[in-house]
Amino acid sequence: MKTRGTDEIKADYEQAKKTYAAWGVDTEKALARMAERSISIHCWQGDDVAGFESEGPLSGGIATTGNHPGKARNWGELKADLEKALSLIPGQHRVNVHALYANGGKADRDQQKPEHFRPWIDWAKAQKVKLDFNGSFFSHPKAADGLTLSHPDASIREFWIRHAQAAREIGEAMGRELGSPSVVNLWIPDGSKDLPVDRLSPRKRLKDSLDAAFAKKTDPKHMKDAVECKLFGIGSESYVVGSHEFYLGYALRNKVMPCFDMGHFHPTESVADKISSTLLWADELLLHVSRGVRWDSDHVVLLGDELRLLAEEITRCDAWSRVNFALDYFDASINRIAAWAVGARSAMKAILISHLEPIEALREAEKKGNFGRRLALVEANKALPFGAVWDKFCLDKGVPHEQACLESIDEYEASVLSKRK
Ligand code: RNT
Ligand code: ZN
Repeated sequence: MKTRGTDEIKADYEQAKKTYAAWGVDTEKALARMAERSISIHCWQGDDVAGFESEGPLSGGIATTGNHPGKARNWGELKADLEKALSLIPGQHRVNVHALYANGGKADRDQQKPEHFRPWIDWAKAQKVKLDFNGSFFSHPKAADGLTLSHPDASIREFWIRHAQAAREIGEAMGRELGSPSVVNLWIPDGSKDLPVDRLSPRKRLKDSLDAAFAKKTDPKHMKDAVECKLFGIGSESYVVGSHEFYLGYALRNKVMPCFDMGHFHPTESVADKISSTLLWADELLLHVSRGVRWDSDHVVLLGDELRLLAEEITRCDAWSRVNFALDYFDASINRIAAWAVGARSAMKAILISHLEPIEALREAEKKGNFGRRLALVEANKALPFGAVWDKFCLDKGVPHEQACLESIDEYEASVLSKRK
């Protein structure tokens, strides 16, 4: 393989620019719009959702498989790996932190304070990234039976309510210090393996717990609340307390954001289709961009139809200012920098493609009722040379283009990851 140089990237781009122009698409405009797009990169791909608290196993119905050598074992390594991954992702992005990644001293989840995340905040300032935050309602002795905010035992519920309150306070502090509101997402694993007789009581308890967690007003300039639904998990195959209907209803009534994870719906159900309908009722929403494969909801994101359609829908609805776009996947079987970079770059590619869509031609065909032409255009669009525009975008942002990215990942594996024993 011969790695292409800057001149070749530029020449290919000039050619692609002409091709797109013939389809009525301005690639310069698309590149300018890309500069405004910022996605939230999850910290938890770096160490298989292990976190910094204990050696305990991942729980809560989510799982990683594989044992590729070189995973980050502490804050120093995670920070280095995250910096490496960010250097491979074009654009200025956010970093998404989970509560089990406290790096400023130890405290149980219900006692966490912003100071326990001080190194994250200082690092974010130095890196010029913004932070988002998540409560961690798993991998903890008080979540051992898979129940948290809906637990029948009031003392356990109260512990997790305090954790949710702590998470909101930490997110608010992050947002205040970094000058951009943190999205604070709550996902809980609560559910049951087999058919429950009482589906109602846990949901009533969850509602009350959320009411208590959200009772304290926070400043929307510094943080925004989100709640994440799920269809099923490992060990919660028959019933999930925080289902889609539960959280959509809760979010709309209480003016918090619904979070749609692409791996948390029936396999043929499209999250893209939820954008236009939800944004008629909700001010903003959070997406967990992921890839479901059979029972698993968290494969590394790839540039498939689902991801493309998601980005296209947001662009077509002109909704980027109301959609928070966050990655959520974890793969322990491959080089984790590759997982991070490939997934994030695929997401950015989908966004780029959405800005390169020959939308005028598509809208015109649709308006005229010429659906054969509309379908043909959708397919013709797939053959347009977006890859040349993508490489130019990477070049403009000072990030390795597609071929160079592969080399950069291999080099880091050889010089850093493979040395970790
Ligand atoms: C789990 C949810 C949740 C987690 C992360 C670690 O099914 O998707 O968002 O993946 O918070
Ligand atoms: Zn998720």
